[in-house]
Amino acid sequence: MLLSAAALGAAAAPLLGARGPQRVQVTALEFEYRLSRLSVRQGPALIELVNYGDDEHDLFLRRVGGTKTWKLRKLLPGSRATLSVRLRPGTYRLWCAVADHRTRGMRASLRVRR
Ligand SMILES: [Cu+2]
Repeated sequence: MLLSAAALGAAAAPLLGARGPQRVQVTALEFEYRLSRLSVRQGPALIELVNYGDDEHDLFLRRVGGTKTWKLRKLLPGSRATLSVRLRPGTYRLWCAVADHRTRGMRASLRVRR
């Protein structure tokens, strides 16, 4: 019985590794970001920006302590776009860089686990 449980565990491990990229959906509204999840595993991730607002919005992403900033172009209302990134453990800040949207509330944090 113990043996078969161990065999199952061994068989399941490669499947877990092949789950593919983590996905996060960011909904943009005036003036906030709503994230489909606040934490993901490290590694490849797809971050989708969906503009449900009445204005144009974009998405900037940067790891706290990092030097690289990822950018998704400004989107028209009703449109969406996806950013493909490789995330390292830590905290990432997300914000809209259009006009003063960031200070008006269009910002969020995403935690990346090991
Ligand atoms: Cu905006």
